[in-house]
Amino acid sequence: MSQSPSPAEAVHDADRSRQWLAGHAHGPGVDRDRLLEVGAAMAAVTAAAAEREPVAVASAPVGVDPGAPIVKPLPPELLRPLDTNAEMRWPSMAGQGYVVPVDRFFVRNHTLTPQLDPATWRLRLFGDGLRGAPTRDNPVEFDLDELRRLPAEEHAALLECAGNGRRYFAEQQDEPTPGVVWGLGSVGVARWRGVRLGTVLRLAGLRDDAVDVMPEGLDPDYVSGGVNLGRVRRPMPVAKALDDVLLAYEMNGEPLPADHGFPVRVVVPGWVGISSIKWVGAIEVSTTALFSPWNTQFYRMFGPGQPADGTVLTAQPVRSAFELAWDARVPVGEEVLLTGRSWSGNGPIAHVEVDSGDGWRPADLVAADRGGAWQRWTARWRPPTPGRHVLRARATDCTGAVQPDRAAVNDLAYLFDAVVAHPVTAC
Ligand SMILES: Nc1nc2c(c(=O)[nH]1)N[C@H]1C(S)=C(S)[C@@H](COP(=O)(O)O)O[C@H]1N2
Ligand SMILES: [Mo]
Repeated sequence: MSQSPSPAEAVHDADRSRQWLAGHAHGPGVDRDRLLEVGAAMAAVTAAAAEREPVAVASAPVGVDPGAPIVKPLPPELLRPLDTNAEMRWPSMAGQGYVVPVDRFFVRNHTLTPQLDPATWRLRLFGDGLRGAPTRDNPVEFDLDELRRLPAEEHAALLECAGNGRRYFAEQQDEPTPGVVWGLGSVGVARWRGVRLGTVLRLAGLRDDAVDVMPEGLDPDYVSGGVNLGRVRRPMPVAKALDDVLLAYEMNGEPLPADHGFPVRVVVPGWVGISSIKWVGAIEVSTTALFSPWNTQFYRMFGPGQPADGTVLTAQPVRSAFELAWDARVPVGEEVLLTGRSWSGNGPIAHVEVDSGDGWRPADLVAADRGGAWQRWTARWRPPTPGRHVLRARATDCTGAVQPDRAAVNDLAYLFDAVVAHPVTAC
């Protein structure tokens, strides 16, 4: 992908939240007063409903089979189901290559996986940011074959939920949280193949004065706290859309699986997972700022030390995981090869340290991953005594950001980045 700098999500979000608060909101189904009401209701329930609606299905969009929560099998050794979602089991990555195979790639569904017909599927672009200002009812359309005929690119990109690691707020910091109780398994790297969003925007007649682009999914409307928030959607600035965003129709060399957005999803490298809209149907292109609950109400930092309207949810932080079962048994006195991976939303990992109870020492980085979306590493360890031991991994990224001992509290429990204490038993 192009090396030109793309705007930080933080900067975009800061701009947009200022505009939103100033009443400059615009966007289908988004009304500032409504959002403020919703926001107040949310605060009243301590945001508990934010990501925890059991199966929050209002109604399936017309012509869309309501489908199943998750279509692919969920073998317990590969995936752990969590409501409408499933997280990857880290031990299943031991001995795997760079990418996460589809059979164990995490699934984050606000409602469920819709089953879409690729023959009738269309990408529909509309809005005053396109020449001729096509409307939602009379959009510029592309079918799947048309997209496939456009120049294709393939990139390994990391996708991660902003709530990854959330369970450790409670387990390690004694801070109970709302939301999907992910361990560290809502992350994965895949090879995504598709056409650049920029290519399609230009073909659709992108105007120079376009500002924001908002893809929306064809999955059912999301209902939270009794309020129908409409289709899952989240805006990004045109500069990001033209930089490194893909409309992907293949994952790891196969057609995109149903649960990961078939027939086409957006892949927004470096930004929180919610930006990478699955089952994309429409894309609005606007000369004014666009808003959705997914950039005003969710995916913001609320809580102690934050202003009432929250603050920007910045790039994903630094995180590390062992490819090892929780409470794994290890042979006392014998050498064990510990393996794991580290990653950061700021860029490549610079170094990783491991502590098995006697201080931090450097892990060996897998050379092939240098500069990549995540970094595999290994560390040798001989469990000295029988009984319980605690393993820790701590990564530092290329900006010098390092995992802290404690993650910052926030109401919606995003961005848990602290070192995770991983228990094992030697016997
Ligand atoms: N249409 C749609 N797109 C979506 C979502 C969704 O529920 N609906 N979930 C988002 C979230 S929160 C994440 S973390 C990623 C997860 O992608 P995956 O399920 O392919 O792992 O998809 C994003 N795109
Ligand atoms: Mo997410």
